[in-house]
Amino acid sequence: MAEIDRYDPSEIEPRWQRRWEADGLYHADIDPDTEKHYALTMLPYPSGELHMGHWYAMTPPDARARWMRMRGYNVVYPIGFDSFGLPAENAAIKNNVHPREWTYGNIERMRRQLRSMGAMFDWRREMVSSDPGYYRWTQWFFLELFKHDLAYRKKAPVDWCPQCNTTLAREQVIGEDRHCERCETPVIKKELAQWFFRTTRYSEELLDFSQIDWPERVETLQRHWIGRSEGAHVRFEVEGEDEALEVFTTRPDTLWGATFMVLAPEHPLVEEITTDDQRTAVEAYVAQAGRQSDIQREAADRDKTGVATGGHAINPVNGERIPIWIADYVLMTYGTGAIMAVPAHDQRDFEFARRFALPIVPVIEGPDGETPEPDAMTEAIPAHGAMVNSGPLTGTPGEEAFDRTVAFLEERGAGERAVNYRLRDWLISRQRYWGAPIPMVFCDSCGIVAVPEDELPVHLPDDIEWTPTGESPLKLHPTWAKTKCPGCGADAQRETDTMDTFMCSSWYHLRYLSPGYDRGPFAPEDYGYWMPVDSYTGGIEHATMHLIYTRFFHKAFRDMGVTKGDEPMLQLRNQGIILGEDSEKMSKSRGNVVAPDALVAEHGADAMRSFLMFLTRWEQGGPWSPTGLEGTSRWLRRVWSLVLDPPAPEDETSAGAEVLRALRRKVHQTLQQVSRDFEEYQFNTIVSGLMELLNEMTAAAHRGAVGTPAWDEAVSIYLRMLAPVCPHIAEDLWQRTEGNYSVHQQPWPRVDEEAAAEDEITLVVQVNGKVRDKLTVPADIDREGAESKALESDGARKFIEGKAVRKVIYVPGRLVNIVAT
Ligand code: ANZ
Ligand code: ZN
Repeated sequence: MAEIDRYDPSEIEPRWQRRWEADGLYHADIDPDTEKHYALTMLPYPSGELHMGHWYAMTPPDARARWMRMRGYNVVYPIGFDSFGLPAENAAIKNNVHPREWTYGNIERMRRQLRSMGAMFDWRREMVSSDPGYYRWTQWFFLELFKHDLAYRKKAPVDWCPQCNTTLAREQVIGEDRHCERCETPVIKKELAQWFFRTTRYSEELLDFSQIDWPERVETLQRHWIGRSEGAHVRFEVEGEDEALEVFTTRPDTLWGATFMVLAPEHPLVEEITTDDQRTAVEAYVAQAGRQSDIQREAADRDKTGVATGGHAINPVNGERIPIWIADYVLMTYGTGAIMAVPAHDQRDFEFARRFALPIVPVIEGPDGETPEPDAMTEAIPAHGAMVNSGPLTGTPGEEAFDRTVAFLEERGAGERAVNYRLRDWLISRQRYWGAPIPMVFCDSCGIVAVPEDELPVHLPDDIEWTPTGESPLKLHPTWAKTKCPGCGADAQRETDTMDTFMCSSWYHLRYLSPGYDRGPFAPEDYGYWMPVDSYTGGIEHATMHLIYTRFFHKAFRDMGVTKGDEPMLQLRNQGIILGEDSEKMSKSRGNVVAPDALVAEHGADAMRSFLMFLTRWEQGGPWSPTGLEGTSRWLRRVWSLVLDPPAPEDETSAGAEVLRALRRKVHQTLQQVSRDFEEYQFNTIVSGLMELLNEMTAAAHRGAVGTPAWDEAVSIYLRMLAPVCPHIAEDLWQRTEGNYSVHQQPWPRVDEEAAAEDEITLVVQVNGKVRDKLTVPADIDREGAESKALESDGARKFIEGKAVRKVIYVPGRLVNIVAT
């Protein structure tokens, strides 16, 4: 045979990428006759460079999308950039470059790097969230939410650095003492009027996962985040106040044991009920509590602190007068911001009572059936049990305690059953420049007015000061915020807050469907064909915020008639995390990224793709190490030479039927396995299966298989199985063998079940330990089949006639022993 070309990915890969691009091979358009498949990968933030984590997140799902396409689906696999957000502003300050310039420079570079993956991205559909053509519609969605009373403005605390004179994002507040990452000044809280979306309206529906196939873990995280608690609202009269103090409790059955009340320091009632002699202490406590974050305040291991207000409440079930305290372990952001404290049965209340010598009254029997002795208690007893010391309800068994106390409260109008959620409304205001401006205007006479739809987008100006000054750059801009009121035409001010970038990423999957469309965010016919997303892939770190926001968004717009169906993404799968050298998640901000470019240049995209699939179970992730890359690279070189220059048989004869049947069996078994693995996102075993098959094919070649139809079939199936994983080499070898373009338009091969079936085996039949028969059966026979065949066999029947079969023992693949007496 003539000398074959060397396998040279650096020549093959760019050549095929150019050809595919020129042919629009991956353009996916509506085709009513073909079933669609929408594969979506979480869009990247343009941080500057594509790193290994991006390859790991995007190339295995690309392989799966390609597989779906070969199976006959009309597959769209789009890509874009989530390009608004804080890092651009930080980079601007650090390097003195405009956030826009930095962002778009990065996008340009990352586009090139993304292309080197050889993924089936349909680039015509690319969206960039900081493009006016995109954020025009982000603003449009905002206005719709506002029109439907799902967007509102209220005061809320932000973290504020008094030195930099600016609001800080969550990630800019660091350390136990919560200081500013830039200047280390302790952060304070500042109340600012901000915009919210009413995500809480959908709390209950967001807990329903019945229509989606999402990882258990994500559902659990979302359930936690939404945090549904069943309990009761109970109202306590407050001395000297007209209005009752309402608390939320999950344990109404402990009401007789409420010996004091605790308000969050921010509770509106605090000022009114504080007595003069307690005022100084209360004010000092309120000020220091305001500096803590909710997370710190909730930490279980902190020493309890608090101050009495001097005010008193009346326990509605027994008329007892109990003191009202304030303490930071009660959060203003949960329930009603006030609790009834039951130190005998709640651990935090117990610690608090011990610290401040408040009474402890057990009202629930302990697990031992005894009523605990308060002075002897070392911790609270949170278990459910029969009620004691509870007036008329004393003796109520644990199972009835909740319902009967609630009924008791309801009869007296002192409370009722209630459900409480941890989920908060979504705060979307950012006092920042690099985001979509909130399209609202403030007018002295008309109040808050929406920018008319036909004036969108409200453009983000370019001429801004990005060094920190204490004001949001938009507020500081000399003219930008000055406008006319859309209502009355008078001078008015624009809203200078921009939107949380999670708003941009809540609907990007819709924009991909109708790039450039200008009569709406998307065209209804595109939506009708492509939605919902069939396979969504990305990092587990988005389990809560992004994946809750986008579900909320979808449901809210479904109710307005904009979107259809109850869920935007039917199936979700998360890849694991690739760790850098420091065993931390690989990311730009940690500075531990490994750039794939040099490795790709050396070994090729196909080697990198297959290596990342082979490295570890995809959903598991693990440490990055390039040592195995040489191995996958070698495997591809072997594929290359086996296809183009297979070895001659060792002894001049051609393969016997045995060899060919074994070859076909292996080919079709691998095909079965690879198909199943693609279905289940088991990418590592796809690659190992292909490696194993290559060894078998090599062995078959040595035994003279080359040139037979079985060999040609093996090569053809091999290349089609390889195509989704290593699209370039598969295409090149396909051209050289089959000659028709493109391997990516070939149908996925069909399994020949008969060829895949294992051969027959000999099954030994024993009766009471003696061999009585030998049967030829299929190798994959199951227990039931083997046992009944043995019992029916002529050899065995003679020896069990007239006896009772006591037991049948099956040794899989080998023998059946019948015990008969
Ligand atoms: C009395 C009681 C007795 C409670 C008892 C518990 C055990 P989850 O399950 O998280 O919903 N609570 C209510 N609002 C609070 C707030 N704003 N800050 C801190 N704690 C608050 O917890 C509900 C329980 O957490 C409520 O039930 C209340 O304490 C407390 F043996 O009321 B409980
Ligand atoms: Zn006006």
